[in-house]
Amino acid sequence: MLIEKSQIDQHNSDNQASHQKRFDFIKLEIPQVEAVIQKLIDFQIAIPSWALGTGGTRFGRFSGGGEPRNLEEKIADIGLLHKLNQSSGAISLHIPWDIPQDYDAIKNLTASHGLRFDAMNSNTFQDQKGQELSYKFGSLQHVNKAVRQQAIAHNIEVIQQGLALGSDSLTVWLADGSCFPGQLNFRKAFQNTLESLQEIYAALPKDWKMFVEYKAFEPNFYSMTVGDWGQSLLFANKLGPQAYTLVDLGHHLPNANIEQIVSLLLMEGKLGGFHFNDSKYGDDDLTAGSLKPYQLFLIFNELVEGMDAKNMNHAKDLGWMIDASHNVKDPLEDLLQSVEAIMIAYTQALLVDRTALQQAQEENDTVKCQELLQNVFRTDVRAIVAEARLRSGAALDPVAAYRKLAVRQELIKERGAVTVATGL
Ligand code: AOS
Ligand code: ZN
Ligand code: ZN
Ligand code: ZN
Repeated sequence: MLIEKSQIDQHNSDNQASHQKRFDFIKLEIPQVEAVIQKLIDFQIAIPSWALGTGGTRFGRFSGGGEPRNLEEKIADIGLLHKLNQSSGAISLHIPWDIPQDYDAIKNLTASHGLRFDAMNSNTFQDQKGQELSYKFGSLQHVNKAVRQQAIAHNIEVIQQGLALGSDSLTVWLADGSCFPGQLNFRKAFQNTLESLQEIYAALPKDWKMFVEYKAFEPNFYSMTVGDWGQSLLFANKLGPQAYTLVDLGHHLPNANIEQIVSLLLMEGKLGGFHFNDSKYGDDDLTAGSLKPYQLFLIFNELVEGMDAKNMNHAKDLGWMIDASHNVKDPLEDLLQSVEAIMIAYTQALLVDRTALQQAQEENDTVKCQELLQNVFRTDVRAIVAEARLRSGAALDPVAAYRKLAVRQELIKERGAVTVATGL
């Protein structure tokens, strides 16, 4: 299924009058609204190939219909999202789940949807069919050098795949760790992992970045070898200037101050990118902003402040990606909601009066500091985000348009009611 421009235009003209009223109102309050809109138009969030199907838990998975059955259909799904919001202009692949048959065909298809390839993801947390050695006790950390070599070779292979497609970064997320005290020598596990990462780093093209993602728990529950931003930063620093830390919002211990982590990683020039999602308990991988929108705003507040302090390009200098799983929602609707929540938080962060905040901080005026942040957070900026969409040719209300156009029903017609997409 393809969404035609005329269908988007029809949706927009149906909704134009009520949008215009709301936009005219908010625009009066915000003198810099035009600059903000341009930043929103430029800002793109990559969609992971594994988030297009129904997720699940170890207790079960309740598949929806019309899920993408192959890489081509995953690209088509992201094409639909991008048509609706013009903010999801990139796809992040997971190897070996997404190995292309024909590279040129995949590149052309992706370009035809206006998409580019974001970070490539390697997978050494599962054993694949026909794989010689098992990752049951880790991959890059493994006590057996042959297992480490196998995992290194896989990562290098993923770089090659990415090169063939035109990606420029590799995300390494390791399930490595231990389940019980005494199982691992922490120092040896770290050293093995470092040496393995160094071999992968050596194979990285000069204009590529390597993202080292950390996670506090799961699937190992006693120790994770890249368990927090300290460990990730140690690796990134030892590896060199092309290595960065990747922050996945769901990978922290409860109540971690993620915005502070972000601020300091940016200060060190070592923040590489993001996996957005939300959670209440752990790595819940729920819709971004669905539980803690204020936290999402505070994170963006640090991102904007820290990136501006370094003259960084918001749209280009960090990797922005969603990492989510959908157990009960239509994955495409859920992704539209996540992108919207991210855009809202970003808009609000752009509206913070930095000069006033700095002054209030210097004067230790805690009340004023809080007022400045919360006034912005409590401002309804949705019409600004919608205006940015309108100007970039997307739908004023992507979820409403998705439903009106009966996208899921069309996909079920095309692909069938019983489909299982690869992914988590
Ligand atoms: C795992 O918890 C991490 O969030 C990974 O970034 C990602 O979800 C995984 O690579 C997908 O398979
Ligand atoms: Zn992640
Ligand atoms: Zn996550
Ligand atoms: Zn995760």
